[in-house]
Amino acid sequence: MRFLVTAVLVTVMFTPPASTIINHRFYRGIDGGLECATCTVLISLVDQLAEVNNQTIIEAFDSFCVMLPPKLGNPCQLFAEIFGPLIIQMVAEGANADDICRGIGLCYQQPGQKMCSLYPKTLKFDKKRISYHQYSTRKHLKSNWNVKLTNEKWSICDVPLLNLICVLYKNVFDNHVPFDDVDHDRHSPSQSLRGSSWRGKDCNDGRADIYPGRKPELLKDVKFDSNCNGIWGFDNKTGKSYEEQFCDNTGQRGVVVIGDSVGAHFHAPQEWFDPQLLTKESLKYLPFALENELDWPQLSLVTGYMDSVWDVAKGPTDSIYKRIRERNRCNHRNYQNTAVNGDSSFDAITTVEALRLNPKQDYPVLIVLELVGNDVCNGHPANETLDYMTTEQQMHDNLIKILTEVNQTAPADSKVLIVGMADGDFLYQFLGNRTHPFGRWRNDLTYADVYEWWNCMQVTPCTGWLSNDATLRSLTTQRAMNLSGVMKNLAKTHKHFWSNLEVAYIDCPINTVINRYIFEHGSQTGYQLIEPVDGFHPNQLGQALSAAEVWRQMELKMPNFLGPLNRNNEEIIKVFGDQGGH
Ligand SMILES: *[C@@H]1O[C@H](CO)[C@@H](O)[C@H](O)[C@H]1NC(C)=O
Ligand SMILES: *[C@@H]1O[C@H](CO)[C@@H](O)[C@H](O)[C@H]1NC(C)=O
Ligand SMILES: *[C@@H]1O[C@H](CO)[C@@H](O)[C@H](O)[C@H]1NC(C)=O
Ligand SMILES: *[C@@H]1O[C@H](CO)[C@@H](O)[C@H](O)[C@H]1NC(C)=O
Ligand SMILES: *[C@@H]1O[C@H](CO)[C@@H](O)[C@H](O)[C@H]1NC(C)=O
Ligand SMILES: *[C@@H]1O[C@H](CO)[C@@H](O)[C@H](O)[C@H]1NC(C)=O
Ligand SMILES: *[C@@H]1O[C@H](CO)[C@@H](O)[C@H](O)[C@H]1NC(C)=O
Ligand SMILES: [Ca+2]
Ligand SMILES: [Ca+2]
Repeated sequence: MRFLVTAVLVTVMFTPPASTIINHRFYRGIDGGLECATCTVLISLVDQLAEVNNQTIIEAFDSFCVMLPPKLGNPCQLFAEIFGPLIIQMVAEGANADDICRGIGLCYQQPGQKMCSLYPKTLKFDKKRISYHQYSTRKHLKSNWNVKLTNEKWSICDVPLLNLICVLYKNVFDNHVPFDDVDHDRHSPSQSLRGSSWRGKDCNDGRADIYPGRKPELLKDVKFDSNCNGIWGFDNKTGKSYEEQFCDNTGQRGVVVIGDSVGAHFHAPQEWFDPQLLTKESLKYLPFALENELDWPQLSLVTGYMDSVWDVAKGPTDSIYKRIRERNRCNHRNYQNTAVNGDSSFDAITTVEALRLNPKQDYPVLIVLELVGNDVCNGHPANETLDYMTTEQQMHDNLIKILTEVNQTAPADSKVLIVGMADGDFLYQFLGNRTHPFGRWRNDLTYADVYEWWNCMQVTPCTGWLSNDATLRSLTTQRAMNLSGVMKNLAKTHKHFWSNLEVAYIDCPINTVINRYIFEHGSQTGYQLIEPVDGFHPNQLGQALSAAEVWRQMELKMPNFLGPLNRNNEEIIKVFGDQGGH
């Protein structure tokens, strides 16, 4: 199942758009795309593990499967069982990971396309030799595993048991509301699968009228906590309920993020990709991370609420929610994160529908709308044109659509902060010639190599910026800046256009943060704020610094978005401690 796991790992790494499985197949990419990428990463990892631990590749495969959490270990062994004989044979013939995945048949060259290789320098097998292995794999699958392949190309979704990955993938990645939510109020008592990692924990999953963010009315929370903020009961001294005494008219508000993988905080730990760091301990959290789409919203810049307790996600947490809660403890648990990896302004409308907003019953919300890259990243330049990028007109129309929809359901007096797009040109410059975690052991892979491989298979998170073509990078930035201009302008012209919303704009904090960091720490240090595996997203530190920067700008330009300071905070802490935690 290591394979299955890696499949998910690698797939999310490429921030797929909402629906990536079509007709039970992975959809993204060419020449085998995501499945090829997955296979290559898996085989190369096991191959490196064998070397690190002085084992045969099959021994390495076995110890690897054993390291996996029990749930994932069996399918891992199944994969090793199915393809073990082929792998052993090909390794004996000197094959590298690219060769083997071609032999297995998950990587191939589509007509009219380049052949994509992660390690082009060590390729051993010519076309004829590959064809031979592909042929025997198909025969092997048919006669020994009873898998009939109707198509010339095959997919892991075609293989019984291995296709569990496709089901899992669909369940995890196509749902944006909590899985575990008996009363359907869109808040959950459990963490993953869009639960409390994403939205305030439900303190009563048997009643749909009890959830974080609602205005309490049930006798002002005397008998129980109707809004899950941990504040309830009756104070004999004052003759008032605590909710009324501490929270009434304190300008409560929730924090919401609508956005992409930056808002969701995509993070694929390097401990899972560097053979020298890979341990049973580090893999312990893999199932949890997968159920969260490899996102860490609980540590993210908008809705982060806790310090990391995971060795595979180190660094400080800072967030808008944390700070809003600190200003007014009555806002405890009032957060919603509906960001989705890969979302552009076209996709964001569907995540608006996943929000829980009741205009009559809820407190107003501060909505951060951040779509910092995918509008210029989701696609591949054909004929050197930029046609795949969102145009200024489309961005304008999409924003109007999104905000009109938000206005329908948002409680009066809600705020929308539109965050401008990033300039990702620095990524290639900072990382291009550095060694990727996957190439550390043999010192044989730079970020530029990895980016090129992704681009070749068209599974990159961003063709335009993760490219050695400086002109394309600069054009991508230009379009992003043009689209930011549309956002900024719209925030100005439509500031009070929607009766329930006040709209404002700030520039993307990431570039400001990076520039300041380089200024303080030296010109070669920029990479320290980037996710090491995907070489694209801001990492934990980058997220925290970005939160501080967004906050700084809001304090400066729109202090009314933050709400007043609650003078009862000390008292709340005294009476209710951590308010039941998160
Ligand atoms: C490699 O060896 C180390 C140290 O002996 C051990 O902790 C680790 O589990 C081994 N890894 C594999 C894949 O066998
Ligand atoms: C690897 O194992 C072989 C056989 O057990 C042994 O001869 C060799 O010294 C080992 N190499 C390392 C680097 O441990
Ligand atoms: C408040 O009053 C009720 C009934 O009068 C009593 O049962 C309760 O113990 C009192 N609570 C406190 C904290 O004094
Ligand atoms: C490139 O442009 C030509 C002529 O406009 C067109 O026929 C061809 O399909 C285009 N190629 C791609 C990959 O879009
Ligand atoms: C990597 O690229 C940076 C920026 O272009 C440059 O300053 C640095 O010297 C390069 N390092 C190596 C090892 O080539
Ligand atoms: C950005 O806008 C400028 C001014 O309207 C225009 O000249 C330029 O072509 C645009 N660039 C891109 C890449 O969209
Ligand atoms: C915003 O929502 C309110 C309440 O649903 C509605 O009355 C108003 O017409 C909406 N405004 C716009 C511009 O859609
Ligand atoms: Ca619920
Ligand atoms: Ca309460």
